[in-house]
Amino acid sequence: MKITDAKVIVCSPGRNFVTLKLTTEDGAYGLGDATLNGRELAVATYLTEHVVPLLIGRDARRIEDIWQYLYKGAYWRRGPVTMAAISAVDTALWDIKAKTLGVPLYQLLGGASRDSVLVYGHASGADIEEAVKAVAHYVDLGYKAIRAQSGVPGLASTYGVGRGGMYYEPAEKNIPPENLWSSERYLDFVPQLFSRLRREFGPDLHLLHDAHHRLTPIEAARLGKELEPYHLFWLEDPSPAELQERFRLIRQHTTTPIAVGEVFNSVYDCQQLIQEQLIDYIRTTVVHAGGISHLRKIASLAEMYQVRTGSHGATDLSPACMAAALHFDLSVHNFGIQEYMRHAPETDRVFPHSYTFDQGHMYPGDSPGLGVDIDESLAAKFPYQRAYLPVNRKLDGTVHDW
Ligand code: CS2
Ligand code: MG
Repeated sequence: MKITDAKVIVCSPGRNFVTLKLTTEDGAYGLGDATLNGRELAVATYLTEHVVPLLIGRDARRIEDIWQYLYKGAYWRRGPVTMAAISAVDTALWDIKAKTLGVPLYQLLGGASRDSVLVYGHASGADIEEAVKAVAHYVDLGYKAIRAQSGVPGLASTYGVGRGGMYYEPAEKNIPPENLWSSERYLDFVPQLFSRLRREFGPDLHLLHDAHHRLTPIEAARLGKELEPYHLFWLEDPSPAELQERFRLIRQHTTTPIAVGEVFNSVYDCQQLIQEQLIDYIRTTVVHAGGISHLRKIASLAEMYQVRTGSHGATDLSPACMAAALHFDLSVHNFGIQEYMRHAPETDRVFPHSYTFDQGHMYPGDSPGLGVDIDESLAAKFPYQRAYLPVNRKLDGTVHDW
């Protein structure tokens, strides 16, 4: 089953997406998400100029061989651009294989391990009372797990407070917006947010929070400790994780569950965090961590240490990634939770899909393959527009983690 065509589709329905479409000699085709927020054209060019020429003529059935060929054959390994490209090829090949066999992808991953996939949504507000209202709205929608973010008194902006609506798109057109940050003000504030949310919603609602890489380990330890009375489902990215051993200090001080990994692109980025049990959830996802094939390997390592999956699922990951993630989530034994930050209506129109949401859970659907498609003529009506994620600075102007 030879690959005869490989098309890189860049479009911007609601936000920029990069999609790889592989077609075989008998007309079967598969999709893979290759979107890297703020660096989309880097991946599109890597695919077009360096990967596509190597795919034409290859046997689409040889998923693992092609993965290793693209990983080891490049010599220059890992990194977000290379791995997003490999992820897209891998996902498209799994899509083709499942379509060709006439089964939903999860059947090829070992079948369903559960009846549905628990997801969490993003509630945010400019202040605590707005955040409470937003959480209440998500409860009304049936969510059983909700991430809560709020504006911080004294800061003009912070991470995770959306511009309204059901999704949060942080990238902005043209040059990167600059935000000002104060860890001190944030640390003084966040426990008040969750104290208020627990008073309002009681103990059963799963509450999550994303610190978005902004704290030092001891600051993160303080926050984890102060949030313990509120029993969060997880505290996400409390500190930058390039140096994985930093998390030892956090772990010494708090039992608040920790989730890390959305920016990781290989098992090597999280191997120490998992083996030293410094985290409770691994956030790696299909589009950024080597596709279905490599994500399964990360999950297998995590399973040995009772670390559960909690894959990233933000608006800047396309429905092609969301669909693949749901098939993976339905099957993987050590599943924890799936992020589901909804897409803009125009995104859903360009990427028709079979996954559904109901009462806080999702279902990938049983159509063959991933259950997602791309309307290329409609996609062409939404041309790419350069956009950047914000840059963060401390109040004194020092560049900080965004
Ligand atoms: C966030 C992301 O969803 C999350 O947990 O960390 O929204 C992240 O900010 C974006 O994916 C960056 O593009
Ligand atoms: Mg995050």
